[in-house]
Amino acid sequence: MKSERILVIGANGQIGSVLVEYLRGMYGENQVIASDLKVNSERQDYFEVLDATDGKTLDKIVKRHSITQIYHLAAILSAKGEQDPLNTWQINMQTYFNVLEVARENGVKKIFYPSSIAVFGAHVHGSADQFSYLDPSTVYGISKAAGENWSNYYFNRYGMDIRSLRYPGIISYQSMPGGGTTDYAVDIYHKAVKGEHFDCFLEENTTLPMIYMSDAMDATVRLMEAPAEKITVRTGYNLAGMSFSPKEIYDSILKIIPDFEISYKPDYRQAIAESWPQQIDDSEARTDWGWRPAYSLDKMTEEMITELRKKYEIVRS
Ligand code: NAD
Ligand code: AKB
Repeated sequence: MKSERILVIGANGQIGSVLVEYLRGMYGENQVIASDLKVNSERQDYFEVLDATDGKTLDKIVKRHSITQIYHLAAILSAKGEQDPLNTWQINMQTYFNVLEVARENGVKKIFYPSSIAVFGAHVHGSADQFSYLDPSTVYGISKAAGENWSNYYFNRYGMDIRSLRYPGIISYQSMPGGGTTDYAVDIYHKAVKGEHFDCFLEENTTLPMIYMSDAMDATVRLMEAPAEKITVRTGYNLAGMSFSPKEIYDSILKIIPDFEISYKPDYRQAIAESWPQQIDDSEARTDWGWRPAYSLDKMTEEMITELRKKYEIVRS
């Protein structure tokens, strides 16, 4: 395990900033190279500046560090993606083609491709199973569905070991989300802990699939460490943590912060949320590589509030 040399692309983002530390804890500090468009002001060691639309620079980095695994996190997410659809398609697809080709040419052993519940669309009502029809409503979702199919193609055509999860909305205290439809579920905790009023951009009963960062990290590493013969899905595995609406997360926070106030002011993200499933059936992930989430909504709320209280006290002192 220690001989792996891992490149994380998009390492400064919500997932990347947590995943890099998680992988360094497992594989060793100097075995994990972080990369992003700009240097991370907090962690500059083992870091490469990389615009992943530039395949030549990616190739040099992979060669320079003898990379054996790539976690390709760079993407424009659902809400931000709708502001410039063609640019979103260009970034999300060009970066992934570069990863696939550079990995193929350099014999990279494993790739992680994060997909999303955004691959599902209007033909899924309620719960999405692994093989539900994919008719995504956003350019982000279209790019993720295409990326999944290209992963499957490179697996079948070249035998490349590419693994993928359809993450639900991820909730973390360590990092902020970057332009998604599920971002409200992180923001709400920050407002609650700071004693501020929260304006929610979704309606109160809009239920979406979500997952706590700790469970997302566990699922990612479990999938990547599973024996290849256990991996039966080479597009993207459905993954479920919990499902809740803004009203339900608000009620969960009220148990700890009883004077917290919320208003509902739905905007263009409401239509995106309504196009996504409310529940995810992740039976294949459970059967194939033993996935089980550890966090319920209330357990996550307790930890989010505890950790954010520590964070804001550090900032204030
Ligand atoms: P994020 O927006 O927080 O971070 C993405 C990072 O990619 C940013 O640091 C950005 O600077 C970088 N980036 C953008 N364009 C780049 C380029 N051309 N070259 C190199 N880096 C570039 O996103 P995230 O929430 O950390 O998500 C990571 C991945 O997981 C994405 O592919 C996203 O689609 C997927 N995902 C995330 C969630 C979630 O809730 N966070 C849910 C489902 C799937
Ligand atoms: C988004 O809201 O765009 C992401 C996702 C679920 O892919 N959090």
